[in-house]
Amino acid sequence: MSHATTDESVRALAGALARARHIAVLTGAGVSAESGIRTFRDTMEGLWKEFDPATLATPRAFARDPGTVSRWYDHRRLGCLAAEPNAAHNALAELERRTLARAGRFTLITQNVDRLHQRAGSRSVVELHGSIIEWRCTITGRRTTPPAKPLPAFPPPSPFHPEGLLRPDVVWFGEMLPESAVEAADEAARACDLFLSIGTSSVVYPAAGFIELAHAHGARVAEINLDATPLSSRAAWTIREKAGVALPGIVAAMPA
Ligand code: BV8
Repeated sequence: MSHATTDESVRALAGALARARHIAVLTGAGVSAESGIRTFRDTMEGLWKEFDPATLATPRAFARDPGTVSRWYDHRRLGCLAAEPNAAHNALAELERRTLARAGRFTLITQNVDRLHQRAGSRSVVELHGSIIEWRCTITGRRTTPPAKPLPAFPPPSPFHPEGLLRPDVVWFGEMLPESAVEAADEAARACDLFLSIGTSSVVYPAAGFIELAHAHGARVAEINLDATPLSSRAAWTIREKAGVALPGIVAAMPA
């Protein structure tokens, strides 16, 4: 792992990005932090400070207390809808455009459920952990996109089945990830020659495993994250800078 200065890493990474055949990116909550969305491990305040996300984000919590869990998710859903994509999201959409324009491949794999990458114009988004913007019937699995206002009742009844409830269309701890998302992420991690890991603590699996998979298949890895992570050692470049600052800087440093 190089100990280059941030500027040297930014310039070197910009050059590598301009030449890469296939760029794969894994994003986490750190990419949405500058949009005002709490990262998963931020201490939660106010109404939710007595709850630990990892216990609320489980099927057991929902089965035991669907009202509280759906209230928490609706609170977060409204926060995501009120948020705007930040400079990190916009830089990643621009990087995708430039890569496709030179007939490169680009795959954006996200752990985030806020849909801000799509709102910033990213096209190739693989949602490993689903989306908080859509909810689904616990009986039929049918999806709906609730309007941008608080759900009318908690727990929300399903419009698709008399005994059903609506739950957020996210992947909870202990739940399988969508097979199509895992396949797309797996293929990209194996095929890419450059892998960016941005704004993630790299502790949740199988998501973090795609960083290791890319590295094992010979891709060069860059970690753009405020803190070190258990996978920092895989990175050829580590940039300890806010994603909303580092990414626009990297795109600006790319040869035209
Ligand atoms: C599964 C959606 C298989 C819901 C999420 C023991 C060992 C290993 C694994 C396990 C284990 N016990 C259990 C497991 C499996 C478990 C897991 O990995 N647990 C971990 C905690 C140990 N995984 C699962 O359960 C997965 N499913 O394995 O199923 C299975 C199933 C059935 C039967 C058999 C097998 C499902 C995991 C998905 C859970 N859902 N989200 C919701 O949103 O509520 S996870 C959620 O937390 C996120 O999606 C993300 O994936 C994860 C971690 O969050 P991050 O995105 O990394 O954010 P975090 O806050 O942690 O870090 C932010 C980083 O950004 C920080 O490092 C910070 O420094 C940096 N940062 C902050 N600001 C900025 C910044 N960087 C740059 N700029 C900034 N401005």
